[in-house]
Amino acid sequence: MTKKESLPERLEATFLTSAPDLKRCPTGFGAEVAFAGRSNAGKSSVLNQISGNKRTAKVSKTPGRTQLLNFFDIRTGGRIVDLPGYGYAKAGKAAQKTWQKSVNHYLSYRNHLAGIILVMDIRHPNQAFDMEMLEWSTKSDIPIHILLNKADKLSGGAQKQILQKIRSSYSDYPYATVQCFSAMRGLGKEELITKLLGLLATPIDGDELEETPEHLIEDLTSETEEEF
Ligand SMILES: Nc1nc2c(ncn2[C@@H]2O[C@H](COP(=O)(O)OP(=O)(O)OP(=O)(O)O)[C@@H](O)[C@H]2O)c(=O)[nH]1
Ligand SMILES: [Mg+2]
Repeated sequence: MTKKESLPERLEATFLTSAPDLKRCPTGFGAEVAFAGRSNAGKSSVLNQISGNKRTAKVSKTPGRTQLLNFFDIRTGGRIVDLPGYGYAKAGKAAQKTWQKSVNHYLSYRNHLAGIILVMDIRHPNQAFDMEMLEWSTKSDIPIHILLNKADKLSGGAQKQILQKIRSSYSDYPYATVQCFSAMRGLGKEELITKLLGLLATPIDGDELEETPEHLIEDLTSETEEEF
């Protein structure tokens, strides 16, 4: 059997749980891959496309739909975490602050994190927070794969042009990989599934969740209870 033939058409994903912050994340085992990106970029839709089920994750025309960290078990091993989208202006200051904390803590302290899928709208790539994520993943040695999503909104020629431009803009991030994607049409699905299977197979040292630092537990307890 060739490598291509053995690639599954979809990654079966089952919703496990939602967590408002790191403290309430499920005990981990195996690798986790986080879907990050601006609100409305299509993170949840990407998960639905690769799992072959429109109802795996909630999708909404209203930005800010995903406000919790949502965990999905992947049948072949590992987990995908759909992170709340950033940059949702109408969310209000308190909610944005809470978001920032929960995502920052997750990214900084979740030992099981094996990679990031950074979802961007191909028409609005490289926004400030996207660049922060790239910077952070490079410093932290976490592999990052960028999806230029909603590629169906552009012609094939325009997609190629943007892909090239974005690739050359990442010369400072040699380990970042980029592809065009359409959660609506399934364009780029094989490339993404191949990438995900590789990341989800990452061996995790000790394979147990390292304890959340004491000061963070107190910090999170006092600040998130009232805001959620
Ligand atoms: N045309 C097109 N629309 C898409 C695509 N992916 C997502 N959308 C639409 O974009 C909107 C937002 O999609 P979501 O998947 O909810 O986005 P999200 O990044 O999870 O948003 P938050 O949960 O708010 O962070 C929905 O109306 C989707 O139908 C795509 O590839 N092409
Ligand atoms: Mg979402």
